[in-house]
Amino acid sequence: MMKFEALAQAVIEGDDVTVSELVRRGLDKGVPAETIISEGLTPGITQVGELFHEGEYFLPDMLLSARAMQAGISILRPILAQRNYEAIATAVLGTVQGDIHDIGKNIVGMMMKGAGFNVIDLGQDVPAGHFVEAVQEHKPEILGLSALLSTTMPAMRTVLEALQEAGLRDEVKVMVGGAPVTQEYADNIGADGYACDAAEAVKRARSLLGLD
Ligand code: B1M
Repeated sequence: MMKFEALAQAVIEGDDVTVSELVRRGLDKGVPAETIISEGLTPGITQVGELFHEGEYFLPDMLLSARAMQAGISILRPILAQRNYEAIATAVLGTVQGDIHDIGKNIVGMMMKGAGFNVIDLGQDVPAGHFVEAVQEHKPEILGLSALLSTTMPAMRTVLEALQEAGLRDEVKVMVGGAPVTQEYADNIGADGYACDAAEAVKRARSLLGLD
């Protein structure tokens, strides 16, 4: 049995060495990468968010925990991104302007790669114009926008408007996600799809392309 609680605790404590060790141990025992993320790493970082919200944790604590989480993710990345077949479609992903949260977006990218998408990751704090240029250049079937702050969610609408202005809105399906984003918000801003987590993001992307 893998000790998911110990892994979550190591994320909470910002202990990247223990996180890496427990993730490797989990993999050795045959625990799927997705389960290590959903049962160990994510509950840990969620608890960190609560501690921050309650004023128990400060920004440096949150940064250490994010670094510990990323240490675990970087071990899992090659496993999640493994694939043996031709790309089924291209997806451009990025976190919107003003927002530097990228852990969730990176997991979405890894899972999409694993599901056979060619993923072009524009990173975080991406201005609307960069998304438009990337759509022009790469002609993706999917554009994925991530936002973790209620203050940066409106930047998603800005991207949709910029695509419209550039005459590209009908050329690409736009998917949105991130902790504060909801289906209702996605509908409101005229996005094509919403997903609450990475597994759902893969399903949604496939269904938007008529693959499922
Ligand atoms: Co910040 N932060 N943070 N933070 N941070 C939150 C988001 C917050 C909820 C914490 C809290 O108060 N409880 C709060 C936002 C409040 C709000 O607006 N509603 C907050 C705040 C306030 C801030 C700062 C403003 C703090 C400050 O400076 N005073 C600051 C802002 C910086 C900025 O962006 N401009 C800040 C900074 C940071 C760090 C840099 C320290 C670090 C980020 C490091 C990094 O990402 N490289 C950080 C962290 C780690 C968090 C929490 C603790 C964890 C986020 C995370 O990685 N979750 C977070 C609390 C929380 O969310 N509970 C918090 C794990 C990840 C796997 O989940 O990102 O939700 P998530 O992704 C999921 C789904 O949402 C979905 O799939 C993913 C995988 O399942 N998904 C998509 C995501 N994108 C998708 C796209 C899709 C589809 C699905 O389609 C394209």
